[in-house]
Amino acid sequence: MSAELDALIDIVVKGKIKEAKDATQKCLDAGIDAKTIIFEGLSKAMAIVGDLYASKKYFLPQVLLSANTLYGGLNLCLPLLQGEGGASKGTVVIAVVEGDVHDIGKNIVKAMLTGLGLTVIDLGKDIPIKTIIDTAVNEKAQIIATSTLMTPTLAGMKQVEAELKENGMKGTIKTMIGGGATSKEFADQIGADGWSYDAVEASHVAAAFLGI
Ligand code: B12
Repeated sequence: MSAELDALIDIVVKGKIKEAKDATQKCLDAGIDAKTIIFEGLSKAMAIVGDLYASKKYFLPQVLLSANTLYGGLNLCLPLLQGEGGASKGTVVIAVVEGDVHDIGKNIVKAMLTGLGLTVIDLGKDIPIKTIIDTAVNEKAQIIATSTLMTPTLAGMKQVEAELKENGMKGTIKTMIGGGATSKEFADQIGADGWSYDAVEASHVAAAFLGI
């Protein structure tokens, strides 16, 4: 681990919002690539914040400040993951399901899928399931990717599967799910076509769906 990355982690954990961009630039200048900054730096910082919240040393305002600080670095790194463009290899509709506003992980997955050469239609966070399905059908998407970090909103992912079955689109549009509240077992249980623990693996799952 480098001193630059350690410094960035510390800044995100402490929520020093004005320092995040410069600290991220210092990491890039030191030759650390964007993927390493995201996965070994920013995500690690958020895991530390999560532990501090779970142990009641941090409360929501501090978590929010750290998340906003993280975005100072993430906004610099994400465009670097997104590749050169070229012909689209497929279309994905991505969203955080209704009731959930946690969007950091979804945004990283979006960048990885864009980097794979896919057209990613990002509906954002707290999105009704009907909007997700309608968009995927209208845009002729091959994949629906949904994210949630909360247990109560897992039901939305089950609803995606049910509505696709009802429309006769199950199988035609592949589904992949992720986020802290999900698991491989849950994905299998609801009949989702794919699941992954992180955004790198998410791009492998999507690539396998599309045969690329
Ligand atoms: C940051 C954070 C917040 C921020 C969110 C800011 C933002 N813009 O996202 C704020 C402060 C707003 C927040 C609010 C709340 N939070 Co919060 N939050 C967190 C925290 C600390 C970190 C989450 C995070 O960003 N992780 C970093 C990212 C990079 O990781 P990730 O999302 O898991 O994503 C990776 C993978 O999961 C995967 N992935 C993600 N999505 C997808 C999708 C697909 C398709 C695939 C394949 C893969 C994939 O790839 C990503 C990158 O590798 C977690 C604690 C934790 N340990 O997770 C709690 C946590 C998620 N929050 C929690 C709760 C309860 C809340 C609140 C309800 C609190 C409250 N009482 O109001 C509210 C939610 C309100 C709502 N309706 O949504 C709980 C959820 C518990 C549960 N299981 O239900 C957690 C687990 C904390 C806890 N231990 O209690 N929170």
